[in-house]
Amino acid sequence: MAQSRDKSEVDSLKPDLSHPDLPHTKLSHAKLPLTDLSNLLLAKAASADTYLFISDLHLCASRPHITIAFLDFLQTTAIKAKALYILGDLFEYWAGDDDIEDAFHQQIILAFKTLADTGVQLFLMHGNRDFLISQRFCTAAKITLVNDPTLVVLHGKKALLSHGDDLCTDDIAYQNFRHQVRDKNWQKEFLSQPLETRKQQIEAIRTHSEQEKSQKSAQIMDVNSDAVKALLQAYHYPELLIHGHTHRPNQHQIQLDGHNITRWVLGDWYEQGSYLSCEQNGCQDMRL
Ligand SMILES: [Mn+2]
Repeated sequence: MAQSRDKSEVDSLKPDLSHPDLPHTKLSHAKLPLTDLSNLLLAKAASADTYLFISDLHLCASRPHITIAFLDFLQTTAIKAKALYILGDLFEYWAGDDDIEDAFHQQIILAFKTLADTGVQLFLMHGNRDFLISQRFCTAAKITLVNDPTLVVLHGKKALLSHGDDLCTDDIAYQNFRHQVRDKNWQKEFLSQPLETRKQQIEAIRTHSEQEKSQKSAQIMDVNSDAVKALLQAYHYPELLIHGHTHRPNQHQIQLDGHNITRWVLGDWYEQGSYLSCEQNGCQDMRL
């Protein structure tokens, strides 16, 4: 496995904040104005070949410490990357793209747009909470929406990306729900209602699903290994499978039909931020 960058290398990527013309702020606690592109460009490394993966941030206005951690992550870590992939559940929930006017959402959109303007490629996959994110949000945030699953090539290695909820096939009740809400006609009908009505309905669904989850076993809510194998076979044995959703960050080695595959599970951002960083010599899970 890859080693994380040694400290001196990491330090060399950071701007020299001791320069008298720069703010005397430690970068790890930087509070650079999000709108100030020149400040962000100072923080950007010359050669970026790192791909970053995050999921399950569950951003919402009522958990400001995670929002702050996330904005800081964008400004200090993601800015050095070639690309940032958000593999679903960026938001606690998304009631429709007409909610982009919301001040909290505007803050996140501006942060993405500013990062994209520095040259970092941004990709977003739907999760089970924000599958109604659509083109209006993506255009404003300068993010490219990608399908679940999506196959990418990272430094010559094939990596299959997914949110992960589709792999939890033991949870029949959830899969039925997923089938219903991913239906285009259901979504059209839902989105035809006023924004406030939609938000109330989502709140009701969330309360119900939290009650249900507390009664489900941990095993039912994890991925099903046969579903994982079937997906890997269908995509011709990629070297990596990266997904989130289960909130069980880990690295699993899979032997399948003579192939060695690594399944990376991303962590959630409820208590602490984390991300997967993939460089030329491998991937490494990182905590903030
Ligand atoms: Mn999820």
